[in-house]
Amino acid sequence: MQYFTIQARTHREAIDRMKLQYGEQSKILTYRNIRIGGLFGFFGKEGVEITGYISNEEQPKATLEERKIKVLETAKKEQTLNYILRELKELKQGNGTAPNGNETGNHESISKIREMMKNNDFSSELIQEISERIKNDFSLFELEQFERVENTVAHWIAEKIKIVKNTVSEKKPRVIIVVGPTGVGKTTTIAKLAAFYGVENNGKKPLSVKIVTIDNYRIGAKKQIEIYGEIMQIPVAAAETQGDLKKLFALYQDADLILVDTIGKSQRDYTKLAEMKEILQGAFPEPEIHLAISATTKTKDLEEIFQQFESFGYTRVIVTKLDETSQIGNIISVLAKKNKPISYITDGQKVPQDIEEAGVVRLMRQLEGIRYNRALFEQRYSDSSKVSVG
Ligand SMILES: Nc1nc2c(ncn2[C@@H]2O[C@H](COP(=O)(O)OP(=O)(O)O)[C@@H](O)[C@H]2O)c(=O)[nH]1
Ligand SMILES: [Mg+2]
Repeated sequence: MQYFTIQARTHREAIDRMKLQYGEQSKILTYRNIRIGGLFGFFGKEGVEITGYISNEEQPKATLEERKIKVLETAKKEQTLNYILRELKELKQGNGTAPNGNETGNHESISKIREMMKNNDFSSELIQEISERIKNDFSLFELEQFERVENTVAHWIAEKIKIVKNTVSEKKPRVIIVVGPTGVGKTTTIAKLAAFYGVENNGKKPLSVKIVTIDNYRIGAKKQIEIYGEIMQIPVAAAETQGDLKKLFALYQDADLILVDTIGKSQRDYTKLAEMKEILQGAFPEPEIHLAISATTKTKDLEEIFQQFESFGYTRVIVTKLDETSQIGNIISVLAKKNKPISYITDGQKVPQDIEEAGVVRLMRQLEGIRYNRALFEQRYSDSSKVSVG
């Protein structure tokens, strides 16, 4: 009887290796957790050690077909093993690269994921985080199966996307204030939301919706929302002071939803921003403050915008203009870092149709060059994965 000992990172890997080196006849005798590498058993990586032997028991006679498959499988495994051995030998001889890797020392699968993430405009920070996670979680054998790596990475990215539940609460009226830089689509989004909730469609009973605008610094801006209001038969009121807002809130006690459009000045116009904050502060008991950002914004600008609007106390983000870009890695990266959930997305200029409640599946669809099991995804990231924020 021949005995052997195998050390590996995971139980799976140990068994794979055993079968590869000693064949289907090999059997496990003992199994224990160990630390691999390090000093005196400290600082090493977690691993397992198995001991085993090669059984002499007669195998039940396999059919010709089964034997053929086995031979082919073994040949394939041997090819892989030979390939790895060859690469390792080259590495030892000092001419360069890691097994199946490249000049950065990354496994080809990791390089492909990094490339995909770069193409989708993810931050280098997030790319690095995902690379490390792949290195830690996958064995060399698993890394060879790129589809599997891709699928898992898709889940990791999806987990970074936080979505917030949009519920018209028991406590009426729900107040939505949309803030954000000029031109991102705040006013258009307010009009879409007004229609989404306030206009009857598919037999869904319309809610009682009111629009309030404090966008009266720019000539014509008020007109824009008034026209929408007129078409949808939804009242639009203008407010200049906090007192105006409080009066309107008292007046609209029976409404289900109050939508507040805000002034469109540059995020660098600090005076105007401070003024607006002053007007809004305390005007409503429990407003939902949504920051609107355009999907086309560069990462650096996004960070500045988040900074400028931080003091408004926004707890949700509306992502606009998804139709204008396919790269949304920047948005995913920055929001993950800020830990802010998305409430709505808009993807076109058409009022009212180009808006929907945010969803992980919809946002993941925007990514390019990554394949994953769609059906499983849709099941997993349905509405139930949405979070509530206060
Ligand atoms: N492509 C695209 N354009 C949009 C979207 N939302 C708004 N816009 C356009 O962006 C421009 C500015 O919109 P507006 O609502 O006035 O922005 P505001 O300054 O933030 O109020 C208008 O031309 C809108 O039609 C969108 O989802 N996709
Ligand atoms: Mg506007």
